[in-house]
Amino acid sequence: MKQDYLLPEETTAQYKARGYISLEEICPPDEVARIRQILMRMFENKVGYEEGAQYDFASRDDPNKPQTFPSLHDPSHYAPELLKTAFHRRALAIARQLLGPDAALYGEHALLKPARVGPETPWHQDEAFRSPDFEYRELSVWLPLQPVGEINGCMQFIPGSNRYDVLKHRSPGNDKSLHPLECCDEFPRASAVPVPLPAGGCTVHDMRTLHYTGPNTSDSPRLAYILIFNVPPVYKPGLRKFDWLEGRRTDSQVRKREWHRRGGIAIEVMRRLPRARLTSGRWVAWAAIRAVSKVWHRAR
Ligand SMILES: O=C(O)CCC(=O)C(=O)O
Repeated sequence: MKQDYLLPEETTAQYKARGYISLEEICPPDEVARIRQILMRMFENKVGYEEGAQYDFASRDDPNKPQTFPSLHDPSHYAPELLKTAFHRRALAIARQLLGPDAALYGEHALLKPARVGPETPWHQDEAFRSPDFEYRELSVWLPLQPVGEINGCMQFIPGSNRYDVLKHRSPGNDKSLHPLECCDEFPRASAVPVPLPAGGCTVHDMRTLHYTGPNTSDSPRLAYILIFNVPPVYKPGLRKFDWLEGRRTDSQVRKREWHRRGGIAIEVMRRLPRARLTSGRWVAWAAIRAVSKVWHRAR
């Protein structure tokens, strides 16, 4: 791939030292408008809800109540044009620069904090959501689709936390049917750095970097689109335990399982095929172990 977006050395050094960087422009204004329109329409139409891809990130799913924090995984499964963008191309170039040439897209996430009611996203490390049986290298490129500041939930980071181990996490209120995880360990909260950005700027953070976004207290919705990149994780079973993941079962996971049983599994496999890295032995091993472990855990 032609490297059309290269970070200066000073920026990559900053990423290694602090665990995050911010860029003022990664997505051109016309794309920001297009991506925003596509995602807003998907939220209005509850795209992916029955399949468990769309859910309330902060509360239990209740089809009879308005969602407080609508969230959608892998929106390009429903609108492939989302990945035919300069944003995707540039984000991939950044991921390859920071993680190495094997880096590829792992997933996407869209998060909408409605005006005045959108709640906080608790402090967490992304790795706390992953299986403890693998060793990872992963980063997220977080794109705000309107200007963001503390008033509407910009990203905040703890500099240097990328060098921590995975800290203890829990489900909010220990309710394992909820999506978020919150870090319940000691860390220097007072050193948090908010990162305001214009629409079309981005932050890039490592999967160990502690991050948070505040509630949206503004009069407009706050929409963010996140691309997550990784190199194929390495299987290292039995070395760690993430007890906060044990017994966790969200409403969207239940819907997804039911959809899979009704035949959705074949659709899911077809949708994921374009992202399969079949020439990488490490990727094939990771995908196979993950699939077997999901089937095993469901059967129990
Ligand atoms: O947008 C948010 O509120 C949180 C995003 C986040 O936690 C992430 O991108 O890892």
